[in-house]
Amino acid sequence: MSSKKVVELFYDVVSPYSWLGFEVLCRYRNVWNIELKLRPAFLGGVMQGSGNKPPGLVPNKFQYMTKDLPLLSQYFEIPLKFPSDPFEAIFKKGSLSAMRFLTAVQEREKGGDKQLEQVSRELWRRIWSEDKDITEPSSLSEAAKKAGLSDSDVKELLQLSSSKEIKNKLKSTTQDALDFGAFGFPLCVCHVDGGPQMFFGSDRFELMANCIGEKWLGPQPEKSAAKL
Ligand code: GSH
Repeated sequence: MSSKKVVELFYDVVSPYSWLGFEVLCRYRNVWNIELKLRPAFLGGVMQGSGNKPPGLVPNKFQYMTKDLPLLSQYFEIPLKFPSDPFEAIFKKGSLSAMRFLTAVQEREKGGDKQLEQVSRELWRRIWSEDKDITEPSSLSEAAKKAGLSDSDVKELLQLSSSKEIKNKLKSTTQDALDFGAFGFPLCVCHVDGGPQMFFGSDRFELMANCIGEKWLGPQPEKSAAKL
């Protein structure tokens, strides 16, 4: 039996803070004694289900994000860049088709999450680094191919993503996040002895490390460990 602590990460590629949380946990999955479970979910559904509203719709919060994200990008060494029209990219276009696609990738990849990890990263890179679309089938296809999937994989995944099964799977993962008390992403749920402990945001890693009995070594644990 594995003694690894299970850490679930609920995320949506429309969320730049989720990208930070995702990359940090991918870096730490070999440093901390954890089993990382990636849970692609739909942030729009979490906002609706929790009665919250996106920070980008509160003018002062949006202004703050335009300053906060470049600083975080540098600190975490993740190439975040605002889309040229953030409102169109985030709110008009949104991420429903991208999250259904990722749900299909996960469903088809039973037993591993290497493809899910790579395709998620490529979709974030498109919307939050390269100012590119993530809604059209051709965009999803490009991201998946960059992640190493074949033409026939992509064709199958595009079909699967519009199936009832996948739509329901995304809904149920989103509901799982809401059941843990989600009101935004990223949401990390650490399964510790006292039960599940949730952390909202990509700025809770120090506290999370303390909760699971590990050490926070900064955003680049491999680099800082090498310096010790
Ligand atoms: N302080 C958090 C961090 O640094 O990660 C902010 C995370 C955040 O603003 N996430 C957005 C969200 O869901 C999505 S990108 N916010 C909900 C809220 O702020 O209530």
